[in-house]
Amino acid sequence: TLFPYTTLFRSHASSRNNMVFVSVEAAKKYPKPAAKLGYGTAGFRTKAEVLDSTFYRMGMLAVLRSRSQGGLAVGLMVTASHNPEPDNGIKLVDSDGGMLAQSWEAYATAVANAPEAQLSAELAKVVQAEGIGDSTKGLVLLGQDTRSHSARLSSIALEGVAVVSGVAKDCGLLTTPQLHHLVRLGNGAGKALIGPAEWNSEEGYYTMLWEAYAQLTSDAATKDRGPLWVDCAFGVGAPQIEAMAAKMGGALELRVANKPGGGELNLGCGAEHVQKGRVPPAGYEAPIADCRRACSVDGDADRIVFHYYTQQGLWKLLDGDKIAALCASFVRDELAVLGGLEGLTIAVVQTAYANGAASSYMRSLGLQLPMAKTGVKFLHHEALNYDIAVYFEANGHGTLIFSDKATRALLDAKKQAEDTKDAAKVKAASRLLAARQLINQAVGDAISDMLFVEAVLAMRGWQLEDWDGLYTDLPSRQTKLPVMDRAVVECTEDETRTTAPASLQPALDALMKRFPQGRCFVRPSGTEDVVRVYAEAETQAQADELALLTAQAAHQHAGGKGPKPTTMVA
Ligand code: NG1
Ligand code: ZN
Repeated sequence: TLFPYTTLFRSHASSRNNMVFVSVEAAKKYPKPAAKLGYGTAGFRTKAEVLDSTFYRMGMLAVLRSRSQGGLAVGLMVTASHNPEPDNGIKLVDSDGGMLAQSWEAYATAVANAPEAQLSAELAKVVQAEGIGDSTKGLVLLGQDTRSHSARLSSIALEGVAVVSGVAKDCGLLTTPQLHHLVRLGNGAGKALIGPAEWNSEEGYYTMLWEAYAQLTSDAATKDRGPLWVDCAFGVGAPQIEAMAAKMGGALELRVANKPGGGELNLGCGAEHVQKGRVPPAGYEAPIADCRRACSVDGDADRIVFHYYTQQGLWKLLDGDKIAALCASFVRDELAVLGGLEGLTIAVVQTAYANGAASSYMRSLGLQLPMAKTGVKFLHHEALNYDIAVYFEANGHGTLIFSDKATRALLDAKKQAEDTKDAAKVKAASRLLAARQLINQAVGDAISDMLFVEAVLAMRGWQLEDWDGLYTDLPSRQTKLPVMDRAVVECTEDETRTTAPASLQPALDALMKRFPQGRCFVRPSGTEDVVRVYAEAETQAQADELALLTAQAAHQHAGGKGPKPTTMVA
């Protein structure tokens, strides 16, 4: 019949009209690698040398995303986060400053994997499916981390933007959350509940944070608290945190360590190394006499964990669960002063990795504890169902978000308290509003999380020991193992149990019964070709043993590659 032909013809014509026509010759400038790439939990991420075509094409797709949003800016971040130095990656930041809408992830995968001759058609499909009009221009902001190949890959993404007639703004070195901030403010500055135009720049980001921090700590005894030692994983966190420190003018002494040039990115230090390996980072292997508080961020500074040495010289880690607990207790305390604020829902979103002791503590605060799948996009998505929600992955990626309804309620409560001259309520409402300003509302952010934690500790006159005392972690252990095909492992929605292969969960159930407070689970990683293993139990030795047995069970039932595991790998 004529119908399919007409459709085909129209779609081709509209692709020309929509300025997405990419000639095969242009497409061939950066040939697609043989292996299929997927837009995973955190965008595309793999060895830097195979990513040229992916960056080129993501430049093109970002333009389409911007045009589908009526020309609002979107972002492209060049980083492989906590992955080793030879890796790179690219992720899209959506026009609201959050992560790319999940419905677009399939487009990203399709565009990245299209043969050169089909690239134009693949882009045209997106144009048609999304009803993208002719008139809107696309605007793309680019940020990059400090990897040696980031600048080159970034310039390839810029070429991709230009090929489809988009406009790009290269923002240079940034942390991932800073790029999210620039997109959010770039599209929303001046609008209610977003922020003033002055915040719409890297400098404005530091201003926004500094003002909120100063407000939160205005009547805290900050003198003599001593410095915070900051492990920057030899990455982009270092220059950015130094800029932040300069802005704060000594209000908080930040001792920036592990800067670019000092070592290989993420190697022997950084949030991932410290949290997965349960070891102090390079440079902090022994207590530093005048420095009682330390933290580690990852290679693109969207995650943070804290750590310290006890008086006895024992090194202790405060992970994302502990940060969530501090956030939750802060919110609960301030809301209690305000008398609860009727009708606001409050939750702490957790994943299967949340320590059992953390869950018990949060429950004792009377908070709801919904579960989400691993990956911040899932946690964030769940968090949006509540008015005030805290979420942190145990690895230190997370934030505290306030809905517009909650923000308006706080503004009203503050105004009422001012009218009735209720100083305690004015302070509580102001503090919650300052927390909203300090904590990145779009995405987990190591710099803002770091300052928020410091502010709450200062308000309470706490050191890390005091915070650590909120609850005692159940000993836990993580490991991972390669399998023939990790897709054979399927899990329930909350990932606490496996549903396939059928013989695996009964084996795990039997193992758990053998250990007091034993809990274990396995799941396929979304970012690495491995199956991840988690175990917790009453003692560290038991947690270690359970983790190893769990890995061995996964090896047996889910097609382990190579010999049966006999040791743990972080
Ligand atoms: P996978 O590889 O799916 O376990 C890891 C982290 C996630 C998240 C993503 C994105 C663990 C156990 N998993 O996911 O929490 O941060 O990377 O970077 O830490
Ligand atoms: Zn990261």
